[in-house]
Amino acid sequence: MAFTKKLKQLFASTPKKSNWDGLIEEYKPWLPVTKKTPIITLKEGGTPLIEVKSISDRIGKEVKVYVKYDGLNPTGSFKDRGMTMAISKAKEAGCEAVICASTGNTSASAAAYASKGKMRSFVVIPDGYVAQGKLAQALVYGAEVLAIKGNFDKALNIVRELSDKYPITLVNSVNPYRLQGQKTAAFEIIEYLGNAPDWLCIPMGNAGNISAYWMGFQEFFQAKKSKQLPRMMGFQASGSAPLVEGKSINNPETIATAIRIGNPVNKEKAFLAKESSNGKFSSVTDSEIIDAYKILGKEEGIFCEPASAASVAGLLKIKNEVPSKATIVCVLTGNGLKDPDCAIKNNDSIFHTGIDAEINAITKIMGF
Ligand code: AN7
Repeated sequence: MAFTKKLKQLFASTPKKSNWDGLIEEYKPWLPVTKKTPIITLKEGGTPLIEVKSISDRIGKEVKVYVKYDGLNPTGSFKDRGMTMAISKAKEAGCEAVICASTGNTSASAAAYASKGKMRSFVVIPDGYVAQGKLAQALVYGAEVLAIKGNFDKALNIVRELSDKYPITLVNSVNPYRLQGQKTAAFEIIEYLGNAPDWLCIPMGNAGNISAYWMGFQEFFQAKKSKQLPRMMGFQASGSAPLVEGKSINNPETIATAIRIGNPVNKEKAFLAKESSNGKFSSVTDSEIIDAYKILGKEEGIFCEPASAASVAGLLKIKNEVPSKATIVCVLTGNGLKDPDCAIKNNDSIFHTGIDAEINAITKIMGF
């Protein structure tokens, strides 16, 4: 009887709507939005925090390592957190077109959110240095793509000048709304762990994301939602490490094209985050990045792009400095599908090709 009653109640109730409405809806009181702000969302945020034992085991000391898998955002990177804010505020201001310079992910995200908000988007990218998946996205989402003979830093100078002179909104991380949206990742981490981690490990390019996380951690700490602040541990690729070397790099080079940036615009904010959190910036080589990339894929089933693996590579590199029983979060900023060329070139798997379409040929290879 009770069961039939329960069933009846179940059928009578309205179906539960999706339990995640995008980060602006979820964190409205913490964000500079009003009732008048049109919310342009693809339901970004709410990404999983996943424990990665294969990394904890390599460190020992009873540490617990998690990855914040932000590659599961709608366009496959953390940029969506900032873009929902930047595009919503641009729409609120009546803007009809947006522009960005990008190593790839910002362009994909800007293009998607601009289309969702019925705006034009222009993306300026370094010709030949944007991963295929990202370029494919920008094109499919309907951006006008301008590939220049120059690196990201040149592209950024150009778009800053254009947005000063013409009625077009700049959506790079110099746009303060971007960092506001991105800080929500820190909120999610605190809500999941019930506290801030001891360390946050994060890759750095323009250093917007580390600055945004630091802002988020501080806001929740001040609101007593966490008992501590993390040490902010930032990592760059060694061929592209202006924040580690303390000077701009004219010709940055790395396999992690997302963070191939020689003159980060948010450097002051990033240094402040490092100093106030007693953090540390270090660099990792491309081969250390690829080692971490392979471990995550093969031992954890987590596919991230090379730039993201820099956070895990960095943690492994300085594992002797990890205090025992520490809780550590590494940010995986982008999805591995973004860069299929890198994936196909850098794995230890066995790929047999040209096999006769016969059971016998296959069983022989399989060793049966
Ligand atoms: C996967 O898309 O700068 O330190 O133009 O795509 O906030 O710049 C991308 C940066 C890390 C670095 N991981 O973040 C762009 C761009 C991935 C990225 C970063 C980027 P910031």
